[in-house]
Amino acid sequence: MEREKAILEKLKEAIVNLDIEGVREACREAIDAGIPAYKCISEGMAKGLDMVGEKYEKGEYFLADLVVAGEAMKEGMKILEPWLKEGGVESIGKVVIGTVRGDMHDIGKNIVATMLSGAGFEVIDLGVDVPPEMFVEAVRKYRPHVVGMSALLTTTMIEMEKVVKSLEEAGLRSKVRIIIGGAPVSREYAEKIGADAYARDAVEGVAICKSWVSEEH
Ligand code: B1M
Repeated sequence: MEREKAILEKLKEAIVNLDIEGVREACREAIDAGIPAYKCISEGMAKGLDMVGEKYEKGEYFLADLVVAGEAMKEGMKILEPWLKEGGVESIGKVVIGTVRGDMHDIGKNIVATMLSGAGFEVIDLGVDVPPEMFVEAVRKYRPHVVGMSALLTTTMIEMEKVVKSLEEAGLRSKVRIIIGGAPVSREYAEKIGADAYARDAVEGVAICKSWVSEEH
């Protein structure tokens, strides 16, 4: 327990210190110590990113530091990903996912996508800066059970409502469930824009998507 705590702390600190090699090292150490990959993210690296965000707000860190912190997290993810997947499962449903238009943040979205595919979903990842018409096109093309949207900026969360409206206009809204996530959004916001659910984190997101497909079977 003490060792686990120390390694998670090391992971958090490596992110805060923008130490990419330190992140790689701590991730390898965590895997060797048998710490679950998701815990390394939620209780290690993501906490570090929160602190980086705070430093940015206070003017102690600059945009370039946010970029390096994002890269450091991605390097850590490369090491953790095989343990997040535990794959080999047959597809239980399809999810189209993307970060909405104007928004380049993809770390959280990628974690959700990886964990969904690990849980047996076929995931069609549209990437970042995805306009409403691309979500609509993807729903027409792939006929997914779920559409997932991520937004990290208060200025881009409004795009989620546009996607819901565009799906309605295209006559596709009733064919899919819609789930949203990301720091500025909430359950109330999901209700307000007509999405079916909000997930606080990737674990909750996967559980909600699983419950939807199991209702259908
Ligand atoms: Co940006 N950034 N950033 N940034 N950045 C934030 C979001 C910010 C809060 C920092 C701050 O000021 N404290 C702030 C937003 C303020 C606001 O709108 N209220 C901010 C800003 C201002 C900006 C820029 C505008 C800065 C500038 O240019 N002046 C700019 C915008 C660019 C753009 O998108 N157009 C910008 C740019 C960047 C980088 C590119 C440098 C980089 C992103 C790299 C990347 O993603 N590839 C970056 C980073 C790293 C951050 C912080 C530090 C970390 C974000 C992150 O990855 N968190 C962030 C501060 C913070 O969040 N504390 C910040 C970890 C990740 C695991 O969490 O994404 O929340 P999260 O995902 C979680 C849950 O939210 C949930 O599950 C995930 C895992 O459990 N979830 C879902 C997310 N999506 C989901 C979808 C679901 C379900 C659950 O279903 C579909």
